[in-house]
Amino acid sequence: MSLVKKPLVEAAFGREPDRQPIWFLRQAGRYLPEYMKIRSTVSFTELCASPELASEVTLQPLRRYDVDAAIIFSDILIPPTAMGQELTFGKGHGPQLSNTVRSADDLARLKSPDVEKDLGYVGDAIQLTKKGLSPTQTMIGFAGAPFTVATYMIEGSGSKVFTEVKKLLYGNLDTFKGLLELLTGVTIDYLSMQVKAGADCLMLFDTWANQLTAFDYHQHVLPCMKLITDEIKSRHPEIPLIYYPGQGSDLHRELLGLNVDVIAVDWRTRLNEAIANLKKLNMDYSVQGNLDPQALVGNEGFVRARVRQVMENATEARGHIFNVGHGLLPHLDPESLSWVIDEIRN
Ligand code: 1CP
Repeated sequence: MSLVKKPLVEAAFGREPDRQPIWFLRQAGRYLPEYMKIRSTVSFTELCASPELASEVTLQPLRRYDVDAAIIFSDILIPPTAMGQELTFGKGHGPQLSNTVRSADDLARLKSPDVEKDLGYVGDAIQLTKKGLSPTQTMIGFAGAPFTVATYMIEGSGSKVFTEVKKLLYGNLDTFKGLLELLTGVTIDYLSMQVKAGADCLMLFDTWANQLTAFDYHQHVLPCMKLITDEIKSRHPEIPLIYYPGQGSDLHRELLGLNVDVIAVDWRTRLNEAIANLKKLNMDYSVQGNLDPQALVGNEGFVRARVRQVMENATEARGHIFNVGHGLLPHLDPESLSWVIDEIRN
């Protein structure tokens, strides 16, 4: 165990970091010309499946920016590919999964993956990436939370209204619960495999949690999240966990008992209010966020002012990891991230 302290890990656990930890959701990706260059030669799934290429694009933003973390380049929809669904990206479309899960028979046809064997390439990419990090930088592994992954497995693509998800939840609860249960086990094994490969921190993305009523979230999703976080914490107590409940500030009151260290806060919410609210609910979490990624289309003065606003709103946090409140978008000017980092560091 290294004695060098990682600022991100310190802030996540509510200890005093040596400097403000910063990273960006989707910091590897289409806004970087060097990513586009590699992406023009391979498909997205090929990129994820190649440890060398995935590691290379993971490290690209770290060569440009003085950030405190790398997040392994992959996608929350990679595990379903090891369960019998095929992942494709049509031109101009988001992700699409074949063999949608809409009945008990569909569920029965899914495979329980052997994550070491079927998804070991993600671990290999983590191992390679770690060699390119300094000791103070954090290697973040991640998975989609079961409900959010399930939405794609059921709908077969992204959705605005989640009709098929609601049909299953309200019309075939056993199958809905069976799918979440299967994904809960897969998520535990998958995250644990990433820690064994060298992840120093884990993030769970629950982007679409906000599409559920608070009641259904509490009844069906929270128990899975508790199982995952309790199990990961008992296996790997030294690894901080970050949970992103999408545009989920309304859900914060449902999170009591969740065994995580950090709540990632969406950009729509005032960070100081989210912090005060969590405290009022007796939830002792650090926070991550929450600059609007679209604020980066503004000029330098504007971007710097918005960064200061986030930093001021975070002063009462137990620990704060600076980030955007949702992923960086393809049209952003890479230079705008330098202003963000310079504003915080200087
Ligand atoms: O053409 C391309 O190059 C594909 C664009 C792309 C990228 C760069 C996709 C497709 N995924 C990714 C990488 C990715 N996805 C990472 C990599 C690490 C990093 O941050 O640098 C991560 C953490 C994700 C996670 C992810 N994928 C989420 C959760 C976070 C969020 O954005 O809310 C979700 C919902 C997905 C599904 C997905 N994959 C890709 C897209 C365009 C989407 C969203 C589709 C939709 O709107 O439903």
